[in-house]
Amino acid sequence: ELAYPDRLNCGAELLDRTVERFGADRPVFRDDEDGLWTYGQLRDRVDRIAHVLSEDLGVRPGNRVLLRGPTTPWLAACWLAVMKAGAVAVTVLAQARARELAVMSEMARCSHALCDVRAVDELVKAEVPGLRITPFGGEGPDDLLTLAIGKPGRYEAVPTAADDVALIAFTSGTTGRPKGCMHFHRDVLAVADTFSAHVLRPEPDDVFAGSPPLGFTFGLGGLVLFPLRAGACAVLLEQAGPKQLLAAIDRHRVSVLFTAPTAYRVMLDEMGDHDLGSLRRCVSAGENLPTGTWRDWHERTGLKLINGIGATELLHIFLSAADGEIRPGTTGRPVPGWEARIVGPSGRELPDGEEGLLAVRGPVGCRYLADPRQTEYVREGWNITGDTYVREPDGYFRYVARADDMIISAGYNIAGPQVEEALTAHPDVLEAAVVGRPDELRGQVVVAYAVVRDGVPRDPNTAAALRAFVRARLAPYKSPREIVFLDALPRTATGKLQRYRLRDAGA
Ligand code: 3SK
Repeated sequence: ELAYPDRLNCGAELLDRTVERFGADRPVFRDDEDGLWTYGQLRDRVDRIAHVLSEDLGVRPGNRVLLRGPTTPWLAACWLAVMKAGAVAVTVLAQARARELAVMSEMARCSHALCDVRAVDELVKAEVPGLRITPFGGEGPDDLLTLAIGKPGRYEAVPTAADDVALIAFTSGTTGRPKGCMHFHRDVLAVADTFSAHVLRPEPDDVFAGSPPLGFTFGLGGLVLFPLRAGACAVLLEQAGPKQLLAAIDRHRVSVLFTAPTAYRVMLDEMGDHDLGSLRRCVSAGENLPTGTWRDWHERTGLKLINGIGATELLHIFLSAADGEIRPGTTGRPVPGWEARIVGPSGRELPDGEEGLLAVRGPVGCRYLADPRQTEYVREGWNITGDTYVREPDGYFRYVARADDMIISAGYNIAGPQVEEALTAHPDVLEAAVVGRPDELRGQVVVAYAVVRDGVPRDPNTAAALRAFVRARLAPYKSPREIVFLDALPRTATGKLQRYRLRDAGA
């Protein structure tokens, strides 16, 4: 049971308390250009920015401040300053376009925005009435960092309540309609004190890196909350594709890595002679982890990928397993502090071995910003994540599909991800997405979209060979009727597969 005091400011806890515990001289952030920030420098910069927010920009506790930019130490510093000033950080992805930015800023009623100078034009284009935009990272007199120069280097954090909203994180899920998820100051610490503390067990000498951006809570946790809570260091990369990750691991001796299954798969291909010997924990989340990728990574690096499932609604990962407890082919068990079960459509708990909806509860709950979908997500105190899972008799949870990715063909239930896993086990296939296409006779038929390696012909012979490969592994009714070759699969800005776009395209 986590216990936090009634008055709690997560920014002060993550920064000021960590400096008190571990000292100001330890490294906290490294960037693409080999810049190094110590904890003392971070605190000084955060506190100056917090002064600008309160004194020059008129940010008051509870005001909502949109944060936008590529993953940099300055963006992380702005996030911490907003926390210390008692305001609410509204995090959006750097890739969001003007129309999306307008919707999110208006939904969250943002009064202010802090925006990397390189990303300001799109935000200005959004023409959000009353939004005061302050750029950072430029050199103009109105730049946040110019304004910060003249401020004192210490700022007393606003004594927020543990249950004050600290963060509004937007998710478009995989369906394209944005939802704002509100999280309290205590929630921000709770994800570090559950998943990170029990599964990662970080030490101050750890070096974190990863691909998810700070506008996605997967990245905010893995690159800011978890390292800071442990007094450790994070490498913040603006470009964090598989190649850049491999180079960063080698160069900065990264020990804790966060990325998605597809990136692990590509890294296996691109590893070359990069030295990955510093890695000790590799987290895979955001999507289902194919068992083949788990095994290949284990074979090449000797490391067991830590699978996990999280949700923006619940801030971070709630099912996972560490070290000797890892069982490939499963996501793991509830992280200490969390509970999980499988329920049927009526909410009744199902026995082990039966497929149903994953329901979880723990220190963080879903609180949508004025959205009727709240009562679909939270039922009788349980958060219904929208994933179909099975609990095995030994208590491990095995992923089946997103509930809306189940295909029903001629009365058979087919989990798209299972067919994808069978396809990606073929050495020519880099990625696959499997959806149901409406069919008069069968209701739906299985259609696969595949990305194959360079040089593999995208022709009917390859398609036939892949279908035969799947039929040899799965019941024949699961084998795709058709295989369509694509250059890339449609993904959200956070890397999640958008099966609905393939469904719509094929309908
Ligand atoms: O699995 C996810 O999509 C996720 C979402 C938010 C935070 C963390 C994770 C892994």
